Amino acid sequence: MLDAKNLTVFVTGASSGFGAATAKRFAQAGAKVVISGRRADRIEALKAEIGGDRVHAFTLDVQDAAAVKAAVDGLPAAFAEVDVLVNNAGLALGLGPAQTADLADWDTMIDTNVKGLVYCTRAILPGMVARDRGHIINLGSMAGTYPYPGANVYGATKAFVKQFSLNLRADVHGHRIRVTNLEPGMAESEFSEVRFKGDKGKAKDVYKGVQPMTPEDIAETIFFAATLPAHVNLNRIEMMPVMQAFGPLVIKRE
Ligand code: NDP
Ligand code: 8X3
Repeated sequence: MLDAKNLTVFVTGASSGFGAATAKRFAQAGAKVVISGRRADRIEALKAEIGGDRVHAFTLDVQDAAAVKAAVDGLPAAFAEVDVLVNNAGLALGLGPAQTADLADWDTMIDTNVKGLVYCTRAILPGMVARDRGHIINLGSMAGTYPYPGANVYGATKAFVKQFSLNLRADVHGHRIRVTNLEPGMAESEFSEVRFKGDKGKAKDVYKGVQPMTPEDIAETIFFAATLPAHVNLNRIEMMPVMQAFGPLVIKRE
């Protein structure tokens, strides 16, 4: 297993949910962590919680390609050699059918989940190639493989992430660089509150009577993938809570 103490881990969307839990998991194990998100107060609070000089924090909107590039180019020397990029920043907006969906929501999901993830990868990957070591861990989703009503563009962004991850593997072949697409199902974070635009009641209902996965479950899986011996690559990891499974295909009878 790799010793996390030797890793510098760059986590996008660290102000909440999976990203915050992942940053904490690596920091607890002695890694250096680079944390960012749009909400400055959250990022500052996480920085204070982690404490010490092994955390570097700043605000970053991954939709802004120039800001992503500047943030990566401007990393202090102690954090500049990123070993693990956790492309976690992302969101779902809305759960309505495609025919009534808000086009602006679709834009935001594409700009964040697809373009933001691509910008971060493109900014950090050349350094990994030059050092001949690194690991990109992308937050895909079960929604990138299995369709469900209302997932329309959200699921499609995660299908992009899955294929981009596999294609990255093809491109970095011959270098000691790993790429993993993590594809979780239901996990309780701020995800549903964001999806339902601040409607806490509706968000809570998603998890009513179910034991969903937690951000810590996801963080532990990311940590596992990242600390496996350097010659082992987990290409895709699908995970869901025990109380979530698959239903039959639907048939409309007339
Ligand atoms: P949260 O809403 O709790 O966290 C999402 C994080 O993404 C926040 O820190 C948010 O920070 C950040 N973010 C959103 N937009 C941007 C942006 N433009 N620039 C930078 N950061 C951004 O949700 P989760 O932790 O659940 O989600 C994390 C990832 O996991 C997402 O990609 C999501 O699609 C995926 N996922 C979630 C599942 C779930 O059931 N929860 C299951 C499968 C995948 P801020 O608002 O401060 O910018
Ligand atoms: C989030 C999981 O099943 O709500 O990616 O789409 S799901």
